Amino acid sequence: MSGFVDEAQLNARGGDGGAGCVAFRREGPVAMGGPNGGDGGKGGDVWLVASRNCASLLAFRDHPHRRAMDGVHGMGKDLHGKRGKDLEVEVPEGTVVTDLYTGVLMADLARHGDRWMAAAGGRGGRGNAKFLSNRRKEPTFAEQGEHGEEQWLKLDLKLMADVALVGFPNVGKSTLISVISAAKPKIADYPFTTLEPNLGVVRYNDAEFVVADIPGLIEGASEGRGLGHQFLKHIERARALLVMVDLAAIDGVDPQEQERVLLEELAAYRPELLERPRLVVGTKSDSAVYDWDGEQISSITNQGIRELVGRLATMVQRARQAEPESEGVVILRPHADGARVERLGDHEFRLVGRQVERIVALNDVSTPEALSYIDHQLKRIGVPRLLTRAGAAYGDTVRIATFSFEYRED
Ligand SMILES: Nc1nc2c(ncn2[C@@H]2O[C@H](COP(=O)(O)OP(=O)(O)OP(=O)(O)O)[C@@H](O)[C@H]2O)c(=O)[nH]1
Ligand SMILES: [Mg+2]
Repeated sequence: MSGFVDEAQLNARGGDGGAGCVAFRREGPVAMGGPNGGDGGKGGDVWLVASRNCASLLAFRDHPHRRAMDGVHGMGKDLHGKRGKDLEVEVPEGTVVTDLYTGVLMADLARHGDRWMAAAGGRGGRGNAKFLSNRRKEPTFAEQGEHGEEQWLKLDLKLMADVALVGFPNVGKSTLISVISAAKPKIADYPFTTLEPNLGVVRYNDAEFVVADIPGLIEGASEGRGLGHQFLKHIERARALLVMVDLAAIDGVDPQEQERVLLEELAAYRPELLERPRLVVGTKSDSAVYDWDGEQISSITNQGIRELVGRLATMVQRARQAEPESEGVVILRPHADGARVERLGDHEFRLVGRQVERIVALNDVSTPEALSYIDHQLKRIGVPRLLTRAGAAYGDTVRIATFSFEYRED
């Protein structure tokens, strides 16, 4: 595994609600009994769920659409339609979700198990049995199901590695990851060979952990020098750090000084990075020119590599265990439910909004009964006042979805 897709687009759609049913009880051969049309089932919701078994956003690259199941229509004899099944979409830990169009942050799915509802299923329509009232003994209409919500989202993966390799350019970070995992990064004898992070999965006995090889860090990185912040943001979420110092550095910065600069840059970026569990190793022990009494490795002769991997595995395991259980998250989504009036022409207006659109979503709006129901509901939520405020006069045309009516005093 080398390289990773760190952003993708997602179109999430909740299932449509099932339609309500118009039906009447049969009482004898002629007489029609009371209404017994059942409600439609709710459409399924689309959930995003962070999973440690999912490693990249690759799955969304060519197939960005995810849709939950529709609710089933209601039937006679008060049979309600079944609810549409929810859809759970796995994303990697560390996925940040924003609205594709507004850039508004929607959710931050940092840890395994974090979940967020990306698109709600539509409500099921009410069957005619629900519209029975003293004034309305034989309701001949039912509601249609509501459409499922649709959202275009942007997913960004903040690298979620167990261990981040931290070191000056050219210390041998990419060489190390190529030796301990199947990653095949570019390796070369000049600084800034690595421009984008590479992930590698390291296996040790039964354990697995993810190591991130990232671009080299230089003095001043915390102020944006070199690859600066781009680099530092990638180590933010790593559970542990492997600080690598070059024992063969030809440009004359001794290993103790390298370690000091690296820690200083980490602290300048985020002081809490110094509280992360970390190991420090000297690299290129096969051609060391400096004294170093700490751990040493060589990716050429393999000296110290196996011991290093074992120590990293232990460190990662401890860090994982110390993690608090996920609180399940997650951030509010602004919900615009209120009605809005748009002016279409001198004497023409449109009402927009889920609530008003829902009121006219009946399967048959042509009966006097349905009309009086609509009229009543629109009044109840204050639509006449909204229209007056927007400058509508009696006699003007008002549209709601595909329905249009004349604005009248009664
Ligand atoms: N002698 C010796 N050379 C090594 C060792 N590890 C890496 N090198 C060499 O050091 C040079 C740099 O190695 P890279 O792995 O590309 O270094 P890096 O830290 O990834 O560098 P950047 O990506 O530029 O930050 C290459 O020429 C490697 O062959 C080692 O253990 N011993
Ligand atoms: Mg490299």
